[in-house]
Amino acid sequence: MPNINPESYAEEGYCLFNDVLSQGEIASVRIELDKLLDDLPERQVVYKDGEDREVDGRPEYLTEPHPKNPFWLELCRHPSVLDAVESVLGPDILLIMSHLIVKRAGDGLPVAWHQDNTYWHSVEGTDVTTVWLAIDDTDCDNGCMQVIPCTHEGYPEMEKISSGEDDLLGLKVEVSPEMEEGAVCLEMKAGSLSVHDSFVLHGSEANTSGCRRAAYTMRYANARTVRVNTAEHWVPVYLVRGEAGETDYIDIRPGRKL
Ligand SMILES: O=C(O)CCC(=O)C(=O)O
Repeated sequence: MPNINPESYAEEGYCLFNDVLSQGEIASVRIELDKLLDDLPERQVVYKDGEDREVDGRPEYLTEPHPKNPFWLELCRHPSVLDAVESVLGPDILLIMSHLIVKRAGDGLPVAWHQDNTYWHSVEGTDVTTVWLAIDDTDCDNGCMQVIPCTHEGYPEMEKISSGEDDLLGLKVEVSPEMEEGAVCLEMKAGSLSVHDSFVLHGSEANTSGCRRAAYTMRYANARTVRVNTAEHWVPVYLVRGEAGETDYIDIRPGRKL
């Protein structure tokens, strides 16, 4: 059974929160997502195989919608989403990235086992978490997220090697069969979300079902213990809750206009 106790997040490296957004809110999210899917570029530059590469446009690569469109930025500061983040990171919260990952029915790319933090050289610190919001119902058949609990312990930086497959990143870390046996599938209804630590091993299988699997990943950091080098970071960094001291982050805490 997946962990649903935020108090176990520090030990397990992830936690699931059920029914965070209402079905009405999720319906609005789907409408906005459909607009982006209608405008999918034929070719796009993505980070794959350890470098920026031009590939055919795919809905798994809808990166960083939040600085371009207030709908997604507003979602990133949704009070219920931030409550979930606060329960694992504390009250001072930065929004540092986001990415819509949509796996089309019968066609969605797998995501090999990986750690997030090792991809982000502009982010210094370990108190970083990803919210993975289910926009569609997700299960093993349509490629739900899987995590290997507790693998973040001691913040090990594992070596990245080529996955040798057509998957989202083109890179993976080596995971033994024993470790893989401990993997937990995060099956969820649309509107539920998981949070995962930026060092915990996670990934997902291809979508072999007849149902789409859409998710919005929103990435947050503890504003007190993590420093983001904004000169090197590829999107603006936003303060969404609490305090950050003297910084050049953009203040969009509650009450501030977007
Ligand atoms: O959506 C997925 O299948 C993988 C997501 C992921 O790797 C992440 O959020 O870091």
